[in-house]
Amino acid sequence: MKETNKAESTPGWLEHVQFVVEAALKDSDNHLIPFYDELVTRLRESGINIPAIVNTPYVNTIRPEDEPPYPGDLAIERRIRSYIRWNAMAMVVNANRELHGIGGHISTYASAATLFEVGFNHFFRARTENHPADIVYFQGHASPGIYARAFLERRIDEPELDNFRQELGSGKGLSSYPHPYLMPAFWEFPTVSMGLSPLMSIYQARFNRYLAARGFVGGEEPRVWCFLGDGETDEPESLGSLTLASRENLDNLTWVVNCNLQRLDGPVRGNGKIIQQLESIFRGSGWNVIKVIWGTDWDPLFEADRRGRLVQRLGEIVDGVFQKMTVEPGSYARKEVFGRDAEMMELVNHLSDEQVRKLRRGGHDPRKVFAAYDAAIRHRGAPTVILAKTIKGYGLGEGGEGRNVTHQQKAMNEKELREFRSRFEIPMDDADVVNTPFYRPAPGSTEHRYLIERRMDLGGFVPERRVEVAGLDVPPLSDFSEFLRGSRSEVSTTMGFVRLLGMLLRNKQIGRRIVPIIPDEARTFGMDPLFREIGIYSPKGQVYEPVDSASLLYYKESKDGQILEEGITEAGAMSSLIAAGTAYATHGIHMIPFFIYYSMFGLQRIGDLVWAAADMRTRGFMLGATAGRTTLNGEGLQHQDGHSHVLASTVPTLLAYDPAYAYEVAVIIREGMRRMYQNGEDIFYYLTLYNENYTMPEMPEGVESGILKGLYRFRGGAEGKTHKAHILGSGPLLNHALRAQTILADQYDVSADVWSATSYKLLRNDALGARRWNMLHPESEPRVSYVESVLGSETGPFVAVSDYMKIVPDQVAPWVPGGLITLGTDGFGRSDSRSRLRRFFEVDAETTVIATLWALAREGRVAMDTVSKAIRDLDVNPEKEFPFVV
Ligand SMILES: Cc1ncc(C[n+]2csc(CCOP(=O)(O)OP(=O)(O)O)c2C)c(N)n1
Ligand SMILES: [Mg+2]
Repeated sequence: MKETNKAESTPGWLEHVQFVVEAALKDSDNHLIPFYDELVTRLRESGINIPAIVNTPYVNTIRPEDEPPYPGDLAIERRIRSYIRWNAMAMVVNANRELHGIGGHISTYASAATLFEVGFNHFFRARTENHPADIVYFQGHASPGIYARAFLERRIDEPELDNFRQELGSGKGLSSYPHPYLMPAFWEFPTVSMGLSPLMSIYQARFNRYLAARGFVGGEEPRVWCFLGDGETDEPESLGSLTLASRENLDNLTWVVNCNLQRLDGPVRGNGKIIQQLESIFRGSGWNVIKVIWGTDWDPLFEADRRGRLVQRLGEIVDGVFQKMTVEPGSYARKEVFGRDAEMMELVNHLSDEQVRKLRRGGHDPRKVFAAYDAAIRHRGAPTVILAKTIKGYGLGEGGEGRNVTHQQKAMNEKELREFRSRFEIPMDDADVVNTPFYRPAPGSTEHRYLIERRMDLGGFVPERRVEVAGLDVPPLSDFSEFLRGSRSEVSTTMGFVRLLGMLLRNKQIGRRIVPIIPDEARTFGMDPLFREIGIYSPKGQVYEPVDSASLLYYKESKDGQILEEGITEAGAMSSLIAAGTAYATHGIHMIPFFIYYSMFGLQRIGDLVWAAADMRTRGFMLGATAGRTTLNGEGLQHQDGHSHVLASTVPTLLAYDPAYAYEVAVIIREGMRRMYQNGEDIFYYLTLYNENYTMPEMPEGVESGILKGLYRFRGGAEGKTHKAHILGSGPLLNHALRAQTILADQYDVSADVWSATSYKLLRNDALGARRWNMLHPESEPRVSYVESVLGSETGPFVAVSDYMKIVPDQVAPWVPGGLITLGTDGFGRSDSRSRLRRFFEVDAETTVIATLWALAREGRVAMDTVSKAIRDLDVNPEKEFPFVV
């Protein structure tokens, strides 16, 4: 390789660089940031391939001279903000005085107050006839501040504040965090499981574009705001989908990261700088980054620092030191920041130590925050993140401000309260302060008028959850006759579902509202024909000729495509389901999402998002395909799902079904649409779908209601047998129950009725409800649960078999006469054929026969040696391996 002679080649061009730098400095008062991108572009155009610069100096992105004038009255807004600060603190302190240990957070809102309040006074729009509501995700544990503002707005009153975190006493309590399920007229977006709301906000912004592209909404776009903590960015979900937002040019999305440098236990990046680290991640991911680090107090210091030494020094100091500057006297900051030499000291010689300590951070300066928001909403082509530096526990005094323990602080002593009161000028005397009463300006006062006017200008109050949507007419069951008739050929429930989806997509009334959501598995489920039929949503359309363009079923992307092809992200797909399944509230439009995926990678992997979906009153369908630990046969331990129904049983508003036949799928989905979109019930559905092919029977007469309730008799046992038994089967193992029925009748003189158990979860909840009612109404006529009403008059024994863990059928055992013997797929999966797997897990027809005979033998109806004979005859090895683990 040719060596360049540095000594000879550098001086000429270095001089030019020096010239450029000096000119830039002169032009821009030390703030080189705007020049960076320009410089890089120019250099690249000249063929010099320098890498992207992902970090800029540790100063504000927006130069003081570029800041717009502040549109509000800073003094009034400060008073309003101070009152909110006080009330937010007081509600936590009071609640904990009332109920020790009830919890709540003071320090997070204390750091976020200005970030929120600039938004409330100048940006967040509510829904009016002219524009949609902005979508705002508030940092969850800052909720006291949001309640405190609603108190000043006179949307909530003292009894509610008094009952923060006491939801069950007076009926006027406030939920700990944003929970639409608990406060459905107030909170819109659950945020407190960290990392989920940043992720959801991206998919929400994207879904808003999808709705517009498909003609469901028009006019002004809502802005999606997401407020998150700097510690929260540690969650992989927070940053995991950044590039979707930039790829799809989501300039309708603004994130505000409250960089108070602390999380719960201590510093976020004590040994580094979280703002700089996040800047490089976001810039590298194509986001527009606006840093709001320093308040107005710093402007003259930067101005005086002609040689850029202050900027350089600030760039060197790590967050641990910045945090310490908050808790130490100003002499510490003077030494750390300016202590290098006389020239640096000169910058702050005119300031007292206390003034140096209080030099404000950008996130506490409404002018800087406003400038950032204003620039963010004007930015085109990419989402914006605002990295705002704040102090955790701002204003809480010695006990809390900047301390590592501040996150947990729930009480303030008298001195701290008095200081807080004085610092924020709350009109309250010393005697009152200790009781932390709530304070709000009277109606008609300057502050109240201002506050209300600002909100009315922006269309109303935020947050507010308003559901204004008319019910949909969903197709009658007769439209589904194709699925009720059964099939001549062998098909799977997955194929049945895909066909059903196709039919729904063609339906005039609801077809357009359906949102198929797939994380890169459409081909696995046989859904690829839909690509061509309804297209894959892509804001860029399709700028390339697809490799399969000659085929009938080519991979078609289009601007108004209907499918959300998410790529390999169940978390993203679930976020899309949430956005679509809450469009009835967010946009006043019913959308019907069908999210289909590998069942193993659903509730197990993204259970917390499913929980958030329930909290958010999501409506829609989750379809766990390739279900069943033995039905998905070759894939082994990591793929074979035998427990998603256990997990589904934990989600309160999720109706979980394990259907065996296509007509069951049809009945369940049609009823789901009726309940969710016609009746307006805030529930959602989980159906497991299998890939085993068999002929689908015709729907027997009168079983609809049993399918929906969770159990019906599918086929009665043979006549004229000596013994009676019952087998409950689910999913494809219903077929094994039927085979067992035949063996029992032919070889063992047993008439076994076979029942299809579509939902043990629903059966159990119904039974629990009846039992509870009876307990509390001991002298009334007892209620009879559904499962007791259908099984009560039958003589047992009862055996259940499914492709799920035994605990799934066991859910109803207490209400089954004589109890239930359950076969199921506990343990890790294995790769092998279905028949071997079913023998291994002991859920096949033969084991079902043995279980039934043993159950009869235990009741003394057949002899134990009949069971032994069956074990031999059916070639089951009693010493075989079995997958119990612990
Ligand atoms: C998924 C999840 N894990 C843990 C917590 C508990 N938690 C609540 S707040 C918090 C610290 C938050 O730090 P940060 O995001 O920096 O917010 P700040 O309060 O500093 O503004 C933690 C760990 C949670 N709410 N969610
Ligand atoms: Mg933090």
